[in-house]
Amino acid sequence: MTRQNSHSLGGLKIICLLATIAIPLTNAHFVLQVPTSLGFSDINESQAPCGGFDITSRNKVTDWPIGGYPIGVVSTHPNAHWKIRAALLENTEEFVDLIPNILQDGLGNFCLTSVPGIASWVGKDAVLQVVQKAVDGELYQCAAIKFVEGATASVPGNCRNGSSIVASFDPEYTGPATAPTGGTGVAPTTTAGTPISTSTGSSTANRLAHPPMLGLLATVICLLDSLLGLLGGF
Ligand SMILES: *[C@@H]1O[C@H](CO)[C@@H](O)[C@H](O)[C@H]1NC(C)=O
Ligand SMILES: *[C@@H]1O[C@H](CO)[C@@H](O)[C@H](O)[C@H]1NC(C)=O
Ligand SMILES: [Cu+2]
Repeated sequence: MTRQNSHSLGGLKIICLLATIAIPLTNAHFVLQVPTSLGFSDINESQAPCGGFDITSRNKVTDWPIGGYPIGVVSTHPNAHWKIRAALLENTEEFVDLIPNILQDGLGNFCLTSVPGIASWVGKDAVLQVVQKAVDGELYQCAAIKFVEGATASVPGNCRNGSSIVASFDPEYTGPATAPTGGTGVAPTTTAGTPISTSTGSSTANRLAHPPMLGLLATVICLLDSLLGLLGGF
């Protein structure tokens, strides 16, 4: 009886360990993977303009062909609104949209294969800013870039879409950017395929599914596990 009990507790311990490892991941909001970001800080990601990192830092500068460069993120938020923008290093107060805002659903990897550059900025130091608006409010990640002449860059293997990813340009976008023509970005909303619904019903459901809640649940299970372990000792 006692042996059986401790055996099942051992199983729980493994779940506990796995869950604890998963907590930092599930709390990660979103991470910019392509291009190389200025840095990622989970707790500071809500700080504009670059999630707690110095917008002027130039440790790794990505050359961005005017024809387009990929943007790859990993998101733990199921219902996200994205802004893809850039600013000149000499004027970091003024961000310019590279493409219209995007509505995206589904968790995990999300990859825009070709986001066009700004031709009149070729050769100038610039900063890419990716803004995600989801359940946790606005979150920010930046990358040091420089626009260069050239056609669409190739897409690295780590820039890909999770199987449940659905995205479209925000039909309510009124800013200056236009959807790239013939590009491999997100399909314009004028083509077949309904834009992602922003109905409150589904967003409430997604709120419940916010992954950090799983981390919290895991912590509770771990605490219960330890408690049972103590009781089992008697
Ligand atoms: C988050 O921001 C605070 C205050 O600006 C800073 O002290 C801290 O080092 C930052 N944390 C990380 C992990 O970047
Ligand atoms: C990911 O999905 C978006 C939206 O459907 C699409 O535009 C993009 O090309 C896809 N990325 C890849 C790498 O297939
Ligand atoms: Cu989050």
